[in-house]
Amino acid sequence: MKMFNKILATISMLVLTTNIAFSAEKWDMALAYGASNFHSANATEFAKNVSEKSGGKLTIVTHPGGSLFKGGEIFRAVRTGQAQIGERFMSALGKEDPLLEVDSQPFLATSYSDAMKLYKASKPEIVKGLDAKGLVFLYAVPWPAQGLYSKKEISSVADLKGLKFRAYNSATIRIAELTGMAPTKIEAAEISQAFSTGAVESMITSPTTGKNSKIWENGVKYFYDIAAWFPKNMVIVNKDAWNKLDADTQKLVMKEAVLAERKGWALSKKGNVADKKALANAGMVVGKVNSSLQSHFEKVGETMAKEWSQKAGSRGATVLSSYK
Ligand code: PCA
Repeated sequence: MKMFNKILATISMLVLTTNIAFSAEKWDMALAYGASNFHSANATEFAKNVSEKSGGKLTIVTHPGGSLFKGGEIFRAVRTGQAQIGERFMSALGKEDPLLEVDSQPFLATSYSDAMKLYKASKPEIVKGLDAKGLVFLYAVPWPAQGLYSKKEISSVADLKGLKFRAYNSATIRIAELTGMAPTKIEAAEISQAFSTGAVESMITSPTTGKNSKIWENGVKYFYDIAAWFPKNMVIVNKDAWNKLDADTQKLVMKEAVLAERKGWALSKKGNVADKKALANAGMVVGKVNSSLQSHFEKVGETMAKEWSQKAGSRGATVLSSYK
């Protein structure tokens, strides 16, 4: 019996050490948006490429549509290691770090090329901030330009007054406050329901999100292409999970992240045109706001820029000066 135990112990020792030598990691990737959303599709391709090229050392399993964690839970889940990797809408995390909100400041970056410049200017500080929270930043991809959806036609500042408005972060809440609308924060997954029950009647988001939630089926007739900002999603990894990878695998993940970021920006640009067409094809009125509304939103933007600068302090000032 003793002999048997000894053999058993030796075998399990061997199994253990072999496991360490060829440690195969599995990461669960939490995604908030539906599988057909371009962010999710891009992340799925990234996961597949890493899994295939790592020689069995790392497998990334994606969980789209909030099936593992909902949008609002993903940051904490990755931070605490409940999910090893996840994607989150950056500007919903202003309480974690005001720099994560820089891409949702109205009229700071109104084209893809400016959005890229702002991304490059803000990335070093953002990466540092995430690192301090035990997170490794992989890549970020913008949503198409944000526009105003409404059930009713909006032709004056007065038309905004009292509108029940779906917000997705502090910046959109602030816009609503400064324009007299009544904001409620609602995740993208609940948009259709919120409009169909009448809980809300307007929102600011991309043509993509309006298309994905078939917003025209819920009585929303108007899309005003304000194009005032390009908010991003980012993909982050728990640092303990990251440290379990060998150097080659870490290098592979970073290389695939660069590719995913490039593809994601290209997909976003495509959607920025195609998804507006899809809204029009579905019978919605797609246009611009008139000039008095436009200047009203621009003034709101100026107020918010001042407020954000105060919150973001010297780190924010560094980002803005390297952007400009
Ligand atoms: N869609 C997401 C974030 C920005 C966007 O275009 C949403 O509406 O929640």
